[in-house]
Amino acid sequence: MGPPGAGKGTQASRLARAIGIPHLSTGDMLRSNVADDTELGRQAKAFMEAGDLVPDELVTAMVIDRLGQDDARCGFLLDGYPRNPAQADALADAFGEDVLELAILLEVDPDELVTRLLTRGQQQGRTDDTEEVIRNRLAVYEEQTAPLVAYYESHGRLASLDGLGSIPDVFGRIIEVLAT
Ligand code: B4P
Repeated sequence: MGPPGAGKGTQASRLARAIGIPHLSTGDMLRSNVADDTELGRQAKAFMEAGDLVPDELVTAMVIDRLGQDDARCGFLLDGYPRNPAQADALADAFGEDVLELAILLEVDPDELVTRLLTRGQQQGRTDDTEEVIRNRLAVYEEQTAPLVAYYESHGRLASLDGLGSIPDVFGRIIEVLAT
């Protein structure tokens, strides 16, 4: 978990590779649907370009389908899901309250987040990495996703980490948490 630009995708792909479990990023899955011009991609595109969350029913159906595939049977790393309390409830309804072992929260201050995302926008041309859309994504995070922090904390399943520093340094902190 973490705001846009906190390093979720960056760290999740390293971690999934290190552990040998699939990295399931809802952002990547949605972008691939947009690129392939699927029905889901056509429905999701405008929400993503505005920096808003794609409607829960679309994303949840996609995640439930993906988690039912064979390679997720021995574990998986979810990146970007759940992103609001309704998604957390849907996941628990489909797979039980214990479906997630641990939520890792990467904490990074807003100025650094904007800098990282603007840099990525320049390098990769992602359409949601423009200043106006980034501001909206940060607001959406505060309003809709941040309440999940208390949810996982109250279930004793939250590890909060400093997401500032080099990518290997942050990765080392994650490994430390998992080893304890
Ligand atoms: P995501 O793909 O999840 O995008 P994100 O929040 O920006 O995080 P991302 O993982 O890409 O970036 P990261 O922090 O790793 O979502 C995109 C959109 O999809 C959403 O806005 C929404 O519309 C939709 N969506 C996705 N999931 C959804 C859901 N569950 N429900 C509804 N809608 C959903 O990295 C950012 C940059 O920082 C990178 O360039 C990276 O290289 C850099 N970086 C990372 N770590 C760094 C470090 N330590 N130091 C310096 N730079 C670093």
